[in-house]
Amino acid sequence: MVLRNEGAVPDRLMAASSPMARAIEMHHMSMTDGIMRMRPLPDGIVLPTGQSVRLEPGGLHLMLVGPIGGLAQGTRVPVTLRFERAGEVTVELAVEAAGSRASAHQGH
Ligand SMILES: [Cu+2]
Repeated sequence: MVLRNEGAVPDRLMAASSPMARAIEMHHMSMTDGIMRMRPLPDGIVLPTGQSVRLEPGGLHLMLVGPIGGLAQGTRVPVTLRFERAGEVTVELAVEAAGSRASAHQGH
């Protein structure tokens, strides 16, 4: 998913939720000394003006904790994103096969 702030001031993704997961956490993965590390982002994801921020496996991502009902390939998952300034925006994300992206993120 790509988040783009076309407003005149910076914004921030503060939280996300879905009826299909107990919780959604914001994480960042990075490679440090050859080890993949994942850290939570308690302050959310900053969205500078006029820039795009990409959420993807192996980098910044939203992680669904406690998926509800099983997330079969092809399922559409409604996710409500809560921004500091833009308010709530609901998007639909499609479930893809595990490892279908080059940078697939092991362990979840
Ligand atoms: Cu994660």
